[in-house]
Amino acid sequence: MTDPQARISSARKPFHRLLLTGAAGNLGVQLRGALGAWADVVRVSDIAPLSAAASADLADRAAVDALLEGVDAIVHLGGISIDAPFDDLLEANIRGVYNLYAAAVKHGVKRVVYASSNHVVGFHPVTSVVDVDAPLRPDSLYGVTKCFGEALSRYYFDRFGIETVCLRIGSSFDAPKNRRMMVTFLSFRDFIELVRCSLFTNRVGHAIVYGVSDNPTKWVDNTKASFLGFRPQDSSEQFAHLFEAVAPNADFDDIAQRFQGGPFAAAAPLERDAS
Ligand code: NAI
Ligand code: 15L
Repeated sequence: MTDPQARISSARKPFHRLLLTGAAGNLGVQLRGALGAWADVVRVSDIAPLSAAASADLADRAAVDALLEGVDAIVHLGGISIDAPFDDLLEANIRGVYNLYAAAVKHGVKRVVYASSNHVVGFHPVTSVVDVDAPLRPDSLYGVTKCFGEALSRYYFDRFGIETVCLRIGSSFDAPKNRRMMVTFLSFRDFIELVRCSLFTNRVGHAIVYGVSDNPTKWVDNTKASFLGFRPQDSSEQFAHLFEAVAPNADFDDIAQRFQGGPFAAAAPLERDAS
């Protein structure tokens, strides 16, 4: 199979062929350059138009199967990244991740880096600190689909030996957009480093790690994932001036303030699901 966006160089790199799903998205765009330094060939894919990328709907089993041909490892960012009607989440995030692992077995893929989310534990209160063994408390149907991905990847490790690092990403944008993201912020540089650690650490088995920068306040504890060697370099502190003028919200009944998932925890059922 030809790789439309293949980056090929004469010097052999640590990976021969890496697959990046969700390559047209916010984080995919950030990661593409870095992956090129680590693999002879980077196969990029998305359902959205992306110049010269392999266009594939993750819900299409045959398309996903073709995408994995000859791949050593996968960085799986593709899918719906916010809360959405169940039928949409079912296709992109549940059927999609199943298709990926089913094809991974067939094609002998060794490792997956899976973009999970802080929303698998979003109903833990902001007064607690959760570690990687904390009970799942998803705050939305979106969060539930990420729990499915984590459980599925656990099964595929125990049954078939495919290693996965589940990245419980906080809020990865160029800057925090609100006060909550001062706590959940993950800089793009730290995100790329987290993916690098997840791809290059020897023997990860099935691992879970929180994706947050070295922010002044933390709701998560990565001590049990320290074997990955992830040491964030950035902090949301540099953005503190953006929110200083805003007084704390004193409404203790406000769900979006009480729980780590913020607005996801407070969202009303989406229109199509409510009927
Ligand atoms: P994004 O929404 O910008 O990118 C997701 C990409 O997946 C999009 O380009 C979209 O076209 C593609 N996609 C959606 N449905 C698809 C389908 N059926 N088949 C193929 N491709 C499909 O999201 P972003 O910010 O880049 O996040 C990447 C991943 O990380 C997502 O899985 C998201 O859930 C996860 N994540 C991101 C966080 C963040 O703060 N950026 C926080 C927590 C998790
Ligand atoms: C996520 O899981 C979303 O993909 C992202 O868009 C943000 O909303 C982030 O969580 C967050 O919690 O801020």
